[in-house]
Amino acid sequence: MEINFLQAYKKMILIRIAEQEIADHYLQNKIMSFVHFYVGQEAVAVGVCDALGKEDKVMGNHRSHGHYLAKGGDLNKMVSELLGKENGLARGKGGSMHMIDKSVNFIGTTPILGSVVPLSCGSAFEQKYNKKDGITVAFFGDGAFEEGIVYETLNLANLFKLPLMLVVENNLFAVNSKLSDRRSPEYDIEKIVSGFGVSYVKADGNDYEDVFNKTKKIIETVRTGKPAVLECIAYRHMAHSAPIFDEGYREEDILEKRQEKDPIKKVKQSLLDSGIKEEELVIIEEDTKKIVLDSIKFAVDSNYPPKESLYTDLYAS
Ligand SMILES: Cc1ncc(C[n+]2csc(CCOP(=O)(O)OP(=O)(O)O)c2C)c(N)n1
Repeated sequence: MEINFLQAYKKMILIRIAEQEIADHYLQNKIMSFVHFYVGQEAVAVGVCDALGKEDKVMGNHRSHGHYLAKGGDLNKMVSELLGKENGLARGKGGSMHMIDKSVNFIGTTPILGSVVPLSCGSAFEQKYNKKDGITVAFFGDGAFEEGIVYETLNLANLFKLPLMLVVENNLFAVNSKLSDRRSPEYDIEKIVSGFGVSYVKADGNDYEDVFNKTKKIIETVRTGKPAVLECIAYRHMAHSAPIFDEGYREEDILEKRQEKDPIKKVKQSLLDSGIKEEELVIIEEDTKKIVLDSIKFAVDSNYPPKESLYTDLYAS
């Protein structure tokens, strides 16, 4: 699997434009349901998923639009789920934080912080137990990494030598609380992870190439049953949970820094350096915007789930 900047650019632009248009749609239609945008972190989802195979399974958290689209997901189904429509990923009953699409091995997202970690461990256990090809990858944040279940899972993952890769997207905040408000100065993620015998790699989450190359390398050993944590330092450009941009509490990731280190800008520069013309990239952006607007229209025109299905697909009734 070789690096392909054009393919990466197309995917990252799709995620970025989709979220920007969805954010506009929420604002214009006064949609008040929770939605956590991924803008700024695209290099992580695309860098990791581009290094995976179709047989590899991916799970996510409350901020997973990017993970799903990077794994090859269907935008029509995703937007429909966000708008609560019956042809959505969870038949319109889950919303933005509960996405699942087994057709692309995207096996679920869970918004309870840290809960995706033991679930992904179970998936990796099943893959190993049934001698299947493929690994399981779970995306979650720096805040979620502080949940106790993560440490129990690191222990089990290495005890059972599972093909599990945990991607910690460290965007410096959990809601508005910064790392130094939550962790002692001695807190050292590398030491914690290594202490369980799990491999640890750190990547620049603003840099697609770095994420792709490090993922590609580390998953070779993950496939042999050596679990790993990939920590990606990235910037979340938007508010924690709203279709708006917010400032005020930021320190390192101020607007100018976010613009300077924008992961899409970096991939775009690599393409221009390789001889691709700016106009070609503009056409890709325009085509992508059309695809996104069509998906939003598709979702708006779709039906809500029928009343009779109120009690189906539920764990409890
Ligand atoms: C167990 C639990 N506690 C609190 C919350 C509320 N909550 C939702 S997202 C979030 C912050 C998550 O931060 P992080 O894991 O770093 O991910 P990010 O939002 O930065 O991507 C919190 C506290 C929750 N969903 N689950």
